[in-house]
Amino acid sequence: MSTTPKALITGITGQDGSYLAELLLEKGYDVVGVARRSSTVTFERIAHLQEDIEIAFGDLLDQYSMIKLLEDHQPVEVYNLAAQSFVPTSFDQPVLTGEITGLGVTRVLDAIRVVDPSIRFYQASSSEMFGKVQEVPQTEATPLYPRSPYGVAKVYGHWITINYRESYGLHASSGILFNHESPRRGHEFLPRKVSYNVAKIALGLQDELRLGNLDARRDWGFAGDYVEAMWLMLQQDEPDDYVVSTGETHEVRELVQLAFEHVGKNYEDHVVIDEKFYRPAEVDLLIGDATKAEKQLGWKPKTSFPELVAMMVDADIALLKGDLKGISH
Ligand code: NAP
Ligand code: F7E
Repeated sequence: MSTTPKALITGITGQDGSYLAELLLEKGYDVVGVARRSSTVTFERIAHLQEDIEIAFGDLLDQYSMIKLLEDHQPVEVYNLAAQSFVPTSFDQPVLTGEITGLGVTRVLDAIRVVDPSIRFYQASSSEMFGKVQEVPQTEATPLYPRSPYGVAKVYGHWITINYRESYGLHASSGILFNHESPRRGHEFLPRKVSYNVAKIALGLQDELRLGNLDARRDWGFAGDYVEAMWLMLQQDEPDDYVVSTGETHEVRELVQLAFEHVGKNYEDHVVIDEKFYRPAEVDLLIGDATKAEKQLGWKPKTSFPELVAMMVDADIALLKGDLKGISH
């Protein structure tokens, strides 16, 4: 029998799935990535890994598919990264978001309970759970006050993970990750929307960038750094919950300004405020305190905020020039 550890990642086609798969391959794992059936190919972020990982089909909406995945592949670790993760969509499709991002977690946990309770489990919890923040900075002990259907669904996922840990003794951990970005980020999220459009403006392909609330503050890190914390959580003797963040907060405006400055431009000449991008309820301020992750996991972020913004703008310039497929960072 093979002694190579096997990990199963839901959400393999997403930003974090691709970075986590790379990390686990480097560490010698066999990696099974769960994708959902689609009429178009959604493997852009993992195209470079397709020879090295196994793709299996399943859906967080379908309980039996979760059970079958575990029976067929017998992983020792499961990383639940799948979610409807875009906050504005959660206001438009609150029930679907609850089904996937909330109840979907129970479907995975229950499959583990039934098939093999020794499987270690990682849940992708989110700083959106802090919402209207009750404490600054936010720690594992800060009370939760979500401000969107996405945030509410993540609170459910977070607590059901704790509940399965306490009820059934599962090695189930939650990473409360603050915003993390990369050149592989979806184009609808603020930092990627900015980097891609700044790149277009720098190349003379357009002149205007329409954005919403520039006053919100976020704690932004690099996704490549954050997946390391996920893996570290599952290597601990005991399961637990950890905040993963940089400990710095920046206004949306600052990120926009920095991205434009990187290409020698003034954001005020190009940005137009559009009410369409405002949300029914906003999360005004996020800043995490990752002391526990540093002390217990030995984890620290490596990429600074200016490095992250420059990396994303440069990658989008290269992508638009056709030098890069957007996947090598
Ligand atoms: P992402 O790029 O939006 O990826 C989400 C993944 O979930 C995609 O692979 C998507 O598949 C999959 N998915 C959606 N619905 C599904 C379903 N019903 N069944 C199976 N798979 C489904 O998200 P990300 O940025 O990589 O984030 C990873 C996880 O961390 C998510 O749970 C997110 O909520 C959470 N999180 C993210 C951040 C952040 O700043 N990035 C911070 C905190 C927490 P398709 O490709 O088919 O759509
Ligand atoms: O917005 C403001 C917007 O969509 C950041 C997800 O990964 O992180 C992410 O959630 C801020 C908000 O991310 C635009 O109002 C202004 O204040 O990049 P975002 P998010 O909502 O913070 C958490 C941790 C997650 O877990 C989520 O899955 O930027 N903003 N103008 C805008 N945002 C967008 N998207 N588009 C704009 O035009």
